[in-house]
Amino acid sequence: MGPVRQEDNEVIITSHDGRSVIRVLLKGATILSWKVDNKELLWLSESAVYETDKGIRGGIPLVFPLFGPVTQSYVASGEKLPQHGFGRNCTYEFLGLVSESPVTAQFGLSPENLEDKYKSVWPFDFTLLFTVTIHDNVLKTDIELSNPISNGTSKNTKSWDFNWLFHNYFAVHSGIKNVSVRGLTGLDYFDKVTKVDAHQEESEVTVSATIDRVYRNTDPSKPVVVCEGGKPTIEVVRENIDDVVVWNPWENDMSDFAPKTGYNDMICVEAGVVAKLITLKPGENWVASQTIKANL
Ligand code: TA6
Repeated sequence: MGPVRQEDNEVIITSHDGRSVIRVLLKGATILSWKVDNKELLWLSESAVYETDKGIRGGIPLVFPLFGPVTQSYVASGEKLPQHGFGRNCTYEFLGLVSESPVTAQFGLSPENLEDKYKSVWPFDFTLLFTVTIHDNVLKTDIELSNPISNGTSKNTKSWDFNWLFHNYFAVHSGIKNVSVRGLTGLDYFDKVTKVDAHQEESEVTVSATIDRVYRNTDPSKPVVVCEGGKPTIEVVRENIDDVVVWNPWENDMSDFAPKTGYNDMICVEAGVVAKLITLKPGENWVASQTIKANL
């Protein structure tokens, strides 16, 4: 059997050595599951809803073109994009394998794949290429965004601004109280719970209530490390990605979050550019990636 299997709305990809297996849903090109040696590294809500305007509660949703609640409108009607944009909601095209060693697959999104309700509030031309590479205990996700010079028939004159985020939901196996996140010391962050700017003095981030922080100006080459019981379990390095979001909703009323105690079994450590907007002019493109290593 080859490294790729397509089942309904999902693509299942296995690394060359068989250690890593991912399931990618075409909706949002969301990586729903990543197993290494049969151990699940991602958290997925038992009540995740697959047919809505929101992203999947779990896995790795892709946030684009805006992060968080949307305040700006790009159209005369004043209508706005939904929270976290449309990148996690749309159905991507599976473009196939681009390499067998390491196994690398691509997914694409452009205005042709967008539903009218998104096109009408975000009237820009773009291509989004999402590339997933797996080998051994490593998962790499690459993103390339382009603003084309023309759409084939006419010149494109519109620039657009965007945020990007890999909204990683990592599985926690020994309870959230055993979790610490390292690699963020000395950084400024915006605390979305208290709505204040703060500075990370402590050597690690621990979680005992709702946490929602946007760490800015990280050194992308320096791993952000999720530890359980002090042992590093997941390391995330980034390329061209400055911000890291740490989120755990704790006890909450989200209907797509189950079980209710699920906050004990997950932590979001997300890699993106969310504290500022990036502008792409016609003819420009932007590339970035994250590499996640699982220490079993
Ligand atoms: O990335 C963290 C965050 O922006 C939180 O503020 C939190 O609300 C979350 O994402 C989930 O958002 P969602 O739209 O998926 O409910």
